[in-house]
Amino acid sequence: MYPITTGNLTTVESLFLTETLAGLQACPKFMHAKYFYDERGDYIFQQIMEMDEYYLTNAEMNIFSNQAEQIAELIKGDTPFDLIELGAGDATKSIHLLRVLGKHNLEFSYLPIDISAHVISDLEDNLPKELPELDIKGLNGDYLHMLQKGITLSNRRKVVLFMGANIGNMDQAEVQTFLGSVRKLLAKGDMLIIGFDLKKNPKQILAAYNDSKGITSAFNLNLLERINKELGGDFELENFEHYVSYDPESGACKSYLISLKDHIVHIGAVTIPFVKDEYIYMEISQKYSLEDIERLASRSGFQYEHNFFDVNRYFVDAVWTV
Ligand code: AVI
Repeated sequence: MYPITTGNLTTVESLFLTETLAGLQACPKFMHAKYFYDERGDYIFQQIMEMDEYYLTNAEMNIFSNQAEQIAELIKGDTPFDLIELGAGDATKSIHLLRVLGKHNLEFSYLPIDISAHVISDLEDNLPKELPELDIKGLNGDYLHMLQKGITLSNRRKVVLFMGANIGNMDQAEVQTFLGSVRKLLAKGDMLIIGFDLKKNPKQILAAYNDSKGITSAFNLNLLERINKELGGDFELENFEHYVSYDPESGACKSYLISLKDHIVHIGAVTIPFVKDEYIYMEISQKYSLEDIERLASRSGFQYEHNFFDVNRYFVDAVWTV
């Protein structure tokens, strides 16, 4: 998706501005986690995934590196298919599956979707070096628009991959709407493979989002820096502190930035007052029980097929069919 220029701001930038101002003028204040991922945000998130405390990446890697054969067995069927990955990133986990599918000479195309254009061009450049037989066509844009586009590219059956616990960054209402939309785009015989982080010891979850080196704090504060750079803001980062809560009952892990004093921030000509101890709600990373996941599948019109767990049962990749 290429940004269209309107006046001084591109449509992408003007949406960033509108949504940021709406969030900061709301009561209580909030921000959109999708804006974490500028170049520096991508870099910090890479560091998060390498942290000892952030168990999610290793857990899902454990599933894909050890059980790709079993996942492929469920996918393979008798007919050719398109494997569409939402938020493919660098495909370090899905490559295990792609390798196994290729080894079995299955007829399929890989359609990675990502919001970042450079992620897609890197995948199109690099994956064929490792998997020369792979038929790959990257789609750059948001999940649902590109899924819709990907689906119309052929009349083969579809297997959709949505990994990394990205679903956890949607609140309950968004999850239902999103899964409902995915379901509507799919047809009988299609499949969705979706990664959920499971409810577990609250201390372990808190440590993953409140690490000792302050990397997650830097990840959150980077959004203020991005607003300063791109939208003419004057946030002073030392006026805010990262705070994380986890509620074992609901499974909601939420991150906030807390204002440490009464002060005023400007974004262009707009004034945003903060009082001491006021919070900005930054992100939800929802954790699920197996019952929660099954309920979600049936409410959105999918049928449970199989659950793949990592060795510690921290994480599940659920296979649902239509
Ligand atoms: C991308 N997403 C699944 C991460 C998560 O675990 O919610 C984002 C993240 N935020 C802080 N640490 C990681």
